[in-house]
Amino acid sequence: MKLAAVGLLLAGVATADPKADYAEYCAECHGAERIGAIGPALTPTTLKRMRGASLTDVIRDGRPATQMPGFGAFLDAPAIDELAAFLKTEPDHIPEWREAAITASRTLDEDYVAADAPIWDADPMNITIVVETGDHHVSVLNGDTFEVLDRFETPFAVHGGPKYSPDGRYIFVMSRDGWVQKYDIWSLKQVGRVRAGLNSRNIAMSGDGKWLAVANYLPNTLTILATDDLSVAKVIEVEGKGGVPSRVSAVYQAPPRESFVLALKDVPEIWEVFYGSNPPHYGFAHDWRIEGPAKNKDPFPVRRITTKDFIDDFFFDQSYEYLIGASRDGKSGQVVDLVIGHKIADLPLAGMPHLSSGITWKRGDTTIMATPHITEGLVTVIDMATWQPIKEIRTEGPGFFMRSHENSPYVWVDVFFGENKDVMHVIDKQSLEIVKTLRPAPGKTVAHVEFTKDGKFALVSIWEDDGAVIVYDALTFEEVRRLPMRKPSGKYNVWNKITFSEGTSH
Ligand code: DHE
Repeated sequence: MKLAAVGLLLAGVATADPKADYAEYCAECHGAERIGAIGPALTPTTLKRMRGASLTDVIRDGRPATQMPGFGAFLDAPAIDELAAFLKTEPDHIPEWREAAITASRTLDEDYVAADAPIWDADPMNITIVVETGDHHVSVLNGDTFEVLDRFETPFAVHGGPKYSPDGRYIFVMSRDGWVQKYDIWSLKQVGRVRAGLNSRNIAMSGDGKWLAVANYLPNTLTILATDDLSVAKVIEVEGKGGVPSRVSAVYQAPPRESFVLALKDVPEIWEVFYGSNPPHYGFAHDWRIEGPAKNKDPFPVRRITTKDFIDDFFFDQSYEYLIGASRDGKSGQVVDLVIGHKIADLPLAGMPHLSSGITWKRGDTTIMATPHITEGLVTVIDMATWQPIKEIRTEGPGFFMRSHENSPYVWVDVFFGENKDVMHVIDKQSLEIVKTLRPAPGKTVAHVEFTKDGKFALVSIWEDDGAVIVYDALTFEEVRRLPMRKPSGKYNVWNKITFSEGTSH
């Protein structure tokens, strides 16, 4: 069909039928009803906050750092203009996606039987899962032998880190089109699936393991699922002041605070949703401190913090008091103290930091944080006592992921974009100097690192369809194993995740 379109174009015949063009070029990724699938929903609500290049430029040239290709070779300028105009109209139909629809989508596997103990012989605390986006699978690795214990199919286009239950037994995997899959690592079986949103960002597990929060772009909701059976506990409508609906940029858990923390994409607010039985008093109508947990009160009360700027993505310090967020302009960051509910510092982060990749570590007697940038080849290192930058480490190109481990003297950061995308840097945590630059597969994208439980081995992805996970000795940087994998996007070690290792994402 695409060739036919090129033929028409060469023959000087403009197609200029935006609905047909949408069906031809866009529907596969953005959904037939424009409600999103692998790509985001394309509706006036989601497009109005679009930053950077205009919609017509994006359709023609694609969007760097995403999977959006350019269609300038297939559509001429009038056709692109008409398609852009079409996308700015409300879709004919957006399905209602609240509790009833979510519940109707839920399936629990009839043949699933929970094993009493792991059916394999490995350290349950050193299991590592690998998300293989090349063919939408997850591999379950024995973290000592690197043997693949199972390889199972996921929903289409998984994004972000799967989340473990606090005991490390179950994982929850989310796809961009809102499906959540529950899988039992002990039994090596899927437990069930539910579609919690139509276009979702990421998920977070509550510290007590009872709830899973799903951050949605579409609808503008936060869905809270019960982790035992994937039933809906609550669908929270996300609206800022004056009832302005908003997408959710991302949600993370803050275990010591017994809360989920989320940033709103279209409204400058951070929300904290408490799941504990005794949430702190932040001006809720009902005062738990005085009256104690109440039976008929909202089990997930929301605290809203107004921020000076929109926050796109964020991470926390290890105490979960400070939220470090990337501002929407992609040029700065801000630190919000969650206890007092105010911004306490601005951060000079000019190269669009990918803050879900930010990590912290001890350097001498101070704690520092570092983040790579998506548009610049540098890593910014910041002293968390003063919130001042102490170093900018030049790398061979913009990076996406940065990882370390308590037991490792090094931080690993990839170069994800540009001609040096095949490079992985290793930085000394104390000197802040690059001590090693690895190039394990020349010309191929090399990205994302996860450590084994003890920090002795670093697992690096060759991010290609015929890719691999390379196991490195994390001290000598010698290659130990190379496991063939299909575009292994992320790796997640049980122990590092459930203990909230300071070197990895939470
Ligand atoms: Fe991600 C994590 C946002 C594009 C691969 N990415 C995250 C998280 C957020 C985020 C908020 C944290 C979720 C979590 O783990 O709970 N990502 C964004 C974007 O806003 C951005 C730039 C644009 C978009 O398309 O949404 C974006 N991300 C990408 C990609 O293009 C990547 C490279 C390929 C892909 O699969 O889409 C990509 N993102 C990842 C991965 C993680 C991730 C592998 C988990 C890393 C981890 O170690 O936890």
